[in-house]
Amino acid sequence: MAIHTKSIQPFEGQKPGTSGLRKKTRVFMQPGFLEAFVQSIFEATGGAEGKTYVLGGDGRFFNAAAIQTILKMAAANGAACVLVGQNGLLSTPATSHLIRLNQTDGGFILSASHNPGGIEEDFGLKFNAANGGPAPEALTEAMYAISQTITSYKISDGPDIDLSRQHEASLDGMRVQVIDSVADYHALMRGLFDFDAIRALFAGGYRMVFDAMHAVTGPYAKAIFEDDLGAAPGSVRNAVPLEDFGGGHPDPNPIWASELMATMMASDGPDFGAASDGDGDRNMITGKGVFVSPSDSLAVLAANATAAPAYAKGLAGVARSMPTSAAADRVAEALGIEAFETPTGWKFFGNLLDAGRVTICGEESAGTSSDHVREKDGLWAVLLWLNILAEQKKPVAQLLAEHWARYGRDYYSRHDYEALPTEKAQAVMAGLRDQLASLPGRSVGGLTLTAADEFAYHDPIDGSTSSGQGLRLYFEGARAVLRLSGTGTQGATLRLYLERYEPPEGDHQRDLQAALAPLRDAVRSLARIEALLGRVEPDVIT
Ligand code: G16
Repeated sequence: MAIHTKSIQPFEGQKPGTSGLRKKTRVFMQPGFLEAFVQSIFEATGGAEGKTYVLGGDGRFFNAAAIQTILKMAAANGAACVLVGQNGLLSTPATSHLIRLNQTDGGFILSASHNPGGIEEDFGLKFNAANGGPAPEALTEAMYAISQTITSYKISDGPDIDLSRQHEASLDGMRVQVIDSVADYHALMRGLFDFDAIRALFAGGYRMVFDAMHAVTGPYAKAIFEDDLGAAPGSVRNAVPLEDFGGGHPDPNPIWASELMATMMASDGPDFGAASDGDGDRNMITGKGVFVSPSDSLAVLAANATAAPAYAKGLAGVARSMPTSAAADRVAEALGIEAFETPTGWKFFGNLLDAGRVTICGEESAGTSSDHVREKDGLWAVLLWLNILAEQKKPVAQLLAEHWARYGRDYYSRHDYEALPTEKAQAVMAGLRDQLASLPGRSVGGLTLTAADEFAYHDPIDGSTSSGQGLRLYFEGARAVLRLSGTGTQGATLRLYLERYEPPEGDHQRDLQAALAPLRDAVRSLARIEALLGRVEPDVIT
């Protein structure tokens, strides 16, 4: 075996977005593209010499080949050891846990999350730091800067490692441990929740469906829900991870998990339904006849978390991303704990979690988690829901209705305009940005604006500032946010987040889109959506 230093030209566009580097798979497959980015990661983190890493992915097309390349590069760069998930599979939260459990120097996660997989679809790579969390902005900037001037990378010409079985191997002096993808994560979950109470729930005939969407959570969900907790065989659907996710879009929302929604809305539907995404960090929660929005899910989990042994002593605080609804803030206020509003991107929760200021975090984009890892965690959210339902013995719809009756309801929806020409999307943002100062006091479609700004986050722990994080329009009893997605791989995606508060005594059972229609129309007109984009209707409404 020998180590080679290969010359390379820098590639354009290796700037990580909201969550690592995401590109079309064919872009990642260009000779040297993956290698240039991985070498940039090693260099931005002070080199790989003597270091230990975790490595795995969601099993999408190119996962297996990319793992072999990263192993050979880690060996050539002097790493001491890499822990790889069997068959190259590791969910994002399991990777975060393994980094922390084994006190490694970081981990590589191969995934484009909820984006489809396949040679014509998407691929991605993100690096998580030693705390188990996504690389902070300063580090992703450093990776990008290096990627722009990189001239070579190092790689071993050793053989591929057999990932199909758990064993230990050696590659140019580097240890490679192929480990069980599920066991350590499963043990972590067992320590957080009251598994006996959940077992008793299923033993009493409680019916659950979990849609793994042919993505990474299948093996985890089978082991935890069916084999350990006793959910009926077949409760976990689409449990085998496939390179193309069965041709589906592994995004757990009512649009892409429509089969699960149909099951849950049927008159003889199960009691509880859930789904997770490509890499297992997102979740969707439903009950018989009811969908729980991610913002509401965060609030309900925060309000009832003490049902689980891990949170029995109460929460230190709650954090949500800025576009997420204020439902969790109301719970925090009632509990007398701190509430934080951070920019979109899980990396912004890391400092708050590390400092012990918050216990539970969540986002409108279907991510929720706690301080047990430094990533969002789909199965954790499902288990906390089950633990709460096992304690309260109520249908999901009743739990939700009681929550709204106590705190009020934040009607909430996100409208996405996808694959836009970048200049057009930027024109919408620029046009609205120019108006911000003149908006307070103005009335549009019967709604009065009380404030408007562009969100800038001042991290209370490290003092850093992240500006340009979305335009916020506050109306009396309502809010709209506009921002451009940082995870798309084609053109630009404009996200319009709509939120309207209905107090405890109000009507909480209105049609969601009808309740938000006046706000939607006001924002479309203010942002000149039709004039600038040439259309009014979004591509996806969640
Ligand atoms: C990532 C981030 C999340 C973010 C989401 C959507 O999730 O980790 O924090 O909310 O993208 O981001 P954007 O609105 O910029 O597209 P994931 O599950 O895709 O890794």
